[in-house]
Amino acid sequence: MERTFIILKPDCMEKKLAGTVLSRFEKAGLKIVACKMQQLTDSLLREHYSHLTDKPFFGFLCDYMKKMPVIMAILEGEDAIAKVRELLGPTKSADAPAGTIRGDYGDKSIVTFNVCHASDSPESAAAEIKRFFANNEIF
Ligand code: DAT
Ligand code: MG
Repeated sequence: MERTFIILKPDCMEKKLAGTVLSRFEKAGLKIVACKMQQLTDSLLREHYSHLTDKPFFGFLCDYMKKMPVIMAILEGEDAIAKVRELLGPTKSADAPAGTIRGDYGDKSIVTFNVCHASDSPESAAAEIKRFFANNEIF
């Protein structure tokens, strides 16, 4: 069993797709073991997107992620990290095939609006779970 971390981003919340996206994960056999709604802050985003701080789109990305409260969750299941990334599809929704979450619901012209974040490795999953959830919020 493995755990991964997801964020339902502002475009997902705005389009009222939170239930639809969580349902895709559940239908794929993943179990929600933690879930909450939270307003992200600059300091959390600087940590979460530390690999992107020097990119020209970093400011736009942070402003977008702070636009409204998001839903964050931990999903558990066999091979959860790779499975959830596969269900999402590639970063650019325009490159994501139909049937993937980003392919079906992401913005085809603006990369940033790609519906959902998911951890990309066991190391990032462990760091992100620790960053966003206290032990007593995980069930
Ligand atoms: P992912 O979210 O697929 O793990 P990432 O970690 O490389 O991708 O980037 C984080 C987010 O930053 C991504 O979901 C959307 C935004 N982003 C990435 N590359 C971008 C680009 N070339 N232009 C605009 N936004 C980008
Ligand atoms: Mg990433």
